[in-house]
Amino acid sequence: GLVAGRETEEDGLEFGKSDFVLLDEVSMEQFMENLKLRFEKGRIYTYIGEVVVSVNPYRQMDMYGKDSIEAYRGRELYENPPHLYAVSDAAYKAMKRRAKDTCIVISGESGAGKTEASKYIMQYIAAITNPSQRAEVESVKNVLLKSNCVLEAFGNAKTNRNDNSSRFGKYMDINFNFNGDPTGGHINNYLLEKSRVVQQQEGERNFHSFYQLLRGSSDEILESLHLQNDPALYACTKEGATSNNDRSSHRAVMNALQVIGFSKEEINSIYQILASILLLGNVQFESDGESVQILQLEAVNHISDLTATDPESISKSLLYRTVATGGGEVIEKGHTEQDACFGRDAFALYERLFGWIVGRINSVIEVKNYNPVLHGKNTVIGVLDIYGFEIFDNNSFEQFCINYCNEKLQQLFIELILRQEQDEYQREGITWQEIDYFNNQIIVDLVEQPHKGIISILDEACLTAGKVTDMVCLDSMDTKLAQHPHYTSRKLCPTDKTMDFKKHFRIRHYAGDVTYSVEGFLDKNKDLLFQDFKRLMYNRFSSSPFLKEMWPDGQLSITEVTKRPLTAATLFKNSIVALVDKLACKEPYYVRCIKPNEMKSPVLFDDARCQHQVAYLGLLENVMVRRAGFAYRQPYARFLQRYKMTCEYTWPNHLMASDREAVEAIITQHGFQDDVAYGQTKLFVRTPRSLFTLEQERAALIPILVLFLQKIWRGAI
Ligand code: AD9
Ligand code: MG
Repeated sequence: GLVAGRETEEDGLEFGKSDFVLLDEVSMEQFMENLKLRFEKGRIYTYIGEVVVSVNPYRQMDMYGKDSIEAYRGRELYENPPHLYAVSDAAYKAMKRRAKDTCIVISGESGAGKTEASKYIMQYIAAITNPSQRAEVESVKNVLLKSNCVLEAFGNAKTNRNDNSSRFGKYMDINFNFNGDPTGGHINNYLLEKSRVVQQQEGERNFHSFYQLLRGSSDEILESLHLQNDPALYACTKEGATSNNDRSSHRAVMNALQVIGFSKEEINSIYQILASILLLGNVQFESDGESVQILQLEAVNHISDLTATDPESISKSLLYRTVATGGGEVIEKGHTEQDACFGRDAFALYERLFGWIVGRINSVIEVKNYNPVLHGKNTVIGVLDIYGFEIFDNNSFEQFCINYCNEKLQQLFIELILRQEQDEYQREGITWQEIDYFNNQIIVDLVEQPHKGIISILDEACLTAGKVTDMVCLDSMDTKLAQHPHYTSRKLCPTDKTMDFKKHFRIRHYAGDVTYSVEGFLDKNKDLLFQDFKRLMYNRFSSSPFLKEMWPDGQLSITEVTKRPLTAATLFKNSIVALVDKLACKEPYYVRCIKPNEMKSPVLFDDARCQHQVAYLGLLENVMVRRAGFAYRQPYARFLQRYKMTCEYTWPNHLMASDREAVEAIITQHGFQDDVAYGQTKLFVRTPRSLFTLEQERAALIPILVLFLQKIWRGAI
């Protein structure tokens, strides 16, 4: 196990450099060599200054236990081997000591280990807080931890990149009181990939929750839900095989729901809705040329039982839509078979359920009765774990949104890491030399720029009256974006046979080229949901209020719903912009996750794949910025405390006017004056060499010192 104790110099050779800043030379070659060596030695974490670089070990590591937590608690970064716990502690200390809002941003592509990291971070924070075990704080911590289990069940799924892939974005604020104990929190969720409910790519699964329900429930419960325990029987779940832990996960989720405070009725409702979705997925339509019929009337009866609506209303909302004519007249219009299928698939029961669960958890953990006068400033640590950059064989609207979101986060990283350095040098009065980055703002603009960006073009197509097809929209993008260096399509590049004229466009993302299929973009962006379903759900005469709560917009009468809602892409963009603003005003800590290989293997380090990630994450530039400036910085007092024994003028105490002068004395005595700069409050050290020398001297002196102290203690001196 990896417990206390820093990596000593001898360790340093064996395990590589614990901070990339310590590389002899900043080159991709050396970076990769160090990363690989450390991965092979089970050192999955390495620093770049305060940034943690993490490589997914794909095996259970013995480094997250109680003893590890104790080893990191309250310590400084450099005192222990690199670890998530060390940054968590740094974020916590900054929050507690300096009353700063902090955030931990975890990034990396799909399967790189973000969600696992976020859970370890939360576990660490939970473990080190509330030493006095106050009951109300314990209960907040419990709910925060248990919420992960529930959200994963409903928001994660097996994809071809990751068996437990997050299909929603999650940002969680944890609130703290002046004592540094958690008082509550809030979860923001971002764009759930709801299309997965009705369709999955080959080899993928629907959300875990469906299989857990089918595999984990007793026969009695299944019967009451009109279900059978075989996922192969349902259109929604027949593609994905079940996994061995669906059953045990189901128990864990039930337990978590109870701990969080979901009532029995609420839990029943959740499962009734899941069952309705499974049954609805099996409903098919048939057209005789004149009208459309439902083939599975039994399923409709069961759904009506589960949602306490009457079967006729359900059938009606599946087969007709109510529209208001120009003259204010309300008429019923029969669906075509195609419309009926579309309506069934767009009936967003799952999305509403997910949103409702998040809202319900929030209502439990929301900080109540907080009085800043009585309780001091309420500070926050935010943890961001969002879906990572992904490329599939077939990339659709969802991948477009997910990858755009990752562009925004990369932009934030660039901005903050640069800004932080610049600010610090400025604050401390030190001259700074700029480093050249690839700035991905150009790709962000390609997507989000008003009037010119892809989202605008999509929205325009959605707002145009009449039948605008996906292909027409693609044409429009080709015309408007032909000159953009990060956009291409078959029309713009006719020789590229990997793209299809009719549907493909390609974006050169910071993390690689992704070819998107424009098919379905407009429908997904419009996100049309027939008002009839909303009203059906809102108006049900059941005594249970939960479905009503999920469909507040069902209150509107048909003549009231005239205003066009914002499109899915624009809503997503707005939410991501708000998220970035929220993160930008906090003190950020970064975890950069790397996926070592595509096989989920604990022993394989795929050099090319890893190097690609290091490159696009900008890690090398990160090291350069750290080094070009000053790799190490320490407040004068702390530096003095550690190294005063190496200088006759400062040991055991100095008589100078300030700590800064005393530090100058140490530096001058060792001849390091060219390697350092003196800031307002901190000493800046350019190369690690000086610190190494001081460390070595210190290490050599310690045994002598110990002997000396022992003698004093024994009264010999
Ligand atoms: V996605 O963008 O949500 O598709 P993540 O979240 O980056 O992705 P995740 O944390 O889910 O990836 O990790 C994928 C799998 O790698 C996990 O299910 C574990 O099996 C494995 N993993 C990741 N981190 C660790 C770890 N620290 N220790 C052991 C790990 N296994
Ligand atoms: Mg994840």
